[in-house]
Amino acid sequence: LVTDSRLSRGGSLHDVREALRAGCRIVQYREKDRDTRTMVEEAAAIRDLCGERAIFIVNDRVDVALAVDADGVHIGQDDMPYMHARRLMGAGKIIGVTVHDDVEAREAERLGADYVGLSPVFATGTKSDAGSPCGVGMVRLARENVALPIVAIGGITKGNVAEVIGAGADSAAAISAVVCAEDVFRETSEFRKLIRNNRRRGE
Ligand code: 3NM
Repeated sequence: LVTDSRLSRGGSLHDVREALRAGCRIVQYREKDRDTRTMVEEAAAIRDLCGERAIFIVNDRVDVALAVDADGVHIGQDDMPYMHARRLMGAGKIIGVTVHDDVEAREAERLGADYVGLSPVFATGTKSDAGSPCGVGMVRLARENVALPIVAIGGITKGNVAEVIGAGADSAAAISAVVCAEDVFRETSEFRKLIRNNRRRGE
């Protein structure tokens, strides 16, 4: 689950609670228009909800991730460079890097990233500057090129997640398909089933 309070119907804490109850195991806190104090407070609350049940990652903000002792941070190509993020976060924390193709994926792996977020796989209205979709073919190509876990993001729905996982992604991250749903618990459960049933390699 990736949070988005602008799209959420019941609020991010509600979304996280419901997703965790449905078995979601990785939560990313992603907020674009929040002041830092609010971000730290919300991130701390979500970290507590995740506890030992789920990995908790903060999008973009190394300072917020450190402040709440999150499990890791996710950085895009225009965010803090990987080496700086690693130095600040320390060796024990997770760093995920957004990549758009196999070349960026290989570079992220070379640098030492823990996973790559391949994006946007499909067209999305959630991120205005997401760029052109790379398609399922790029998931396959990235899979052939890196051993790192690949998280597919961008326009992921219940209608296409099976194909994406079948192409070699280890997991998928969805914002609108989950947080805009009437029932986040049910939606997450259905996504999980589709992901489990279409994995190439074991969980
Ligand atoms: N990053 P939805 S696309 C957070 O391309 C994010 O880097 C993207 O939202 C990228 O599941 C995206 O609603 C939004 O399409 C994904």
